[in-house]
Amino acid sequence: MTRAHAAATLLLAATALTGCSSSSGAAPAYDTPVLKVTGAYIRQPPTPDMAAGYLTITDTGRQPDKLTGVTSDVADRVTMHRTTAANRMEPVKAFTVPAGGSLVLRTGGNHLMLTGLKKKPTAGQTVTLRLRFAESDSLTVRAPVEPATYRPPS
Ligand SMILES: [Cu+2]
Repeated sequence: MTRAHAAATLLLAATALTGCSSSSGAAPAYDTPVLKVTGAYIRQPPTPDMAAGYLTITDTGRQPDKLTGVTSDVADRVTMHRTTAANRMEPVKAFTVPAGGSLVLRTGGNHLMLTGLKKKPTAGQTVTLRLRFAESDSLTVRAPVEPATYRPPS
């Protein structure tokens, strides 16, 4: 109970700091999430209806964060999907980025789903993804479109 209460207090503190960060100085680095995005790519889809996106978000800070929304220049809508044990997918409202850990979106697992495509992404092109977080500032990522056969280096 004590630990849970401490965590809740920290979360409230982080929220309060974010709330006033636009008008005052930044919070100490060790008290916030510190996010970095790597390995982002869009898989070239077989049809122009939808495409899947993958990336890794690493948090080297001591506070977790949440990926709460994604937008793209090539799609009307980007939703976050998790893959269930039954290998079905379902939308989620947010993904947690653990403090000192990573949120990994990869084939067969959690992923981004781009729908309402303005045109079919083709290998060699680059897609812009804008990532919104509960705590951190938004991040813009340039994700290359890779062929369907592409497998990221592990
Ligand atoms: Cu999906």
